[in-house]
Amino acid sequence: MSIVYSLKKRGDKIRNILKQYNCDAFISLCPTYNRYFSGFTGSTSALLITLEKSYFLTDFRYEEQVGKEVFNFTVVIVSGELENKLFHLINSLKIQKIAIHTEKISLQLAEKLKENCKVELVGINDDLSQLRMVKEGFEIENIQKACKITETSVYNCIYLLKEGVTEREIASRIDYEFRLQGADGSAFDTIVLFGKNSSLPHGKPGDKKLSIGDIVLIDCGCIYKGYCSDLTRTFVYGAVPGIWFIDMYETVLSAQLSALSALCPDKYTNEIDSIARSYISGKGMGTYFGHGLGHGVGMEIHEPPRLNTNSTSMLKEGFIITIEPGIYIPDKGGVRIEDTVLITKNGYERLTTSDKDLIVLPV
Ligand SMILES: [Mn+2]
Repeated sequence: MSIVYSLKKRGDKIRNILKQYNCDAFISLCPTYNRYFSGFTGSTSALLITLEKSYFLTDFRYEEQVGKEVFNFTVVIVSGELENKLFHLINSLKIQKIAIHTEKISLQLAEKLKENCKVELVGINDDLSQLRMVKEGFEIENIQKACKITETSVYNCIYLLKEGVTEREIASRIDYEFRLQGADGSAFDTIVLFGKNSSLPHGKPGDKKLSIGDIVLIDCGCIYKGYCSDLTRTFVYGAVPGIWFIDMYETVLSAQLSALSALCPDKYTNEIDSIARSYISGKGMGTYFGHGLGHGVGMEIHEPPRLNTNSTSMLKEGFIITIEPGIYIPDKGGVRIEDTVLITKNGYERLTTSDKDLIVLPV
């Protein structure tokens, strides 16, 4: 029952935001926000939350599912266009000012709303992000479980890393393992890169075969009950490719550990980024760390807050973020080490807990 209670509280919170902006209603057709507020796990729905009532619109395909998932809403099963029914409701309730997430409503829908309903639209993106950034107990549990599944899956596949196996095969095995371990699926396309390919921060697994002395970079995560996890580990197969690699690995690991140790509420995200970045720069490899240090993780794999040189969010207890510095030397190879962590009252807790010392995988 605690999730139903949570959903009710979220309804109260969105109404407080509506009052702050003098809005009559919030509307959303975004599956993620619709799940966040209603509990509905399907793909097609519309929410209309007014100061007094909450309406949930979907079509016949989801009628039975809605009965099991959606409780605090007046459910409307629409035959025909969902949008038309939504316009009709907005007009009949005499709604004039509507709050939206501007990235989640198309320009086409926004124009139709103005034309058909003569309403004013107000973006409340930051307020919605604020709500979602602080994770509730059941959300933390789901992300923790997603992290567990991810680590079990990766480590169950490690024995498959043998000479001649391809990146594609290992990536498929990890995805398969996610489902076997109870996940809904992958949170993003699993990255498995061998050798020089590891210098591509978001490379795609292909037909490259594993050879002795190759770097093995694995970045993956799964979705469990609608919540994501994110993990990166870098191994070597059979032998270390050279002293340069050990330098690179130690630098990334030290940068990651120093950024982690600084995590606690009230720190700014750019401060944390600069701890890792200046460490890597101090070792002369700053130009090879071209991406941000991390990002929020929740119902989406990348969500606020961002951790980079320009981000100025303040960390709070209950945030779940990644810390993932990397060094990528073109045509040579790369290292990234990433954990998903929870910001706690006095510091942080790692939700991905597997070892980070350099592992030379047995031939
Ligand atoms: Mn990540």
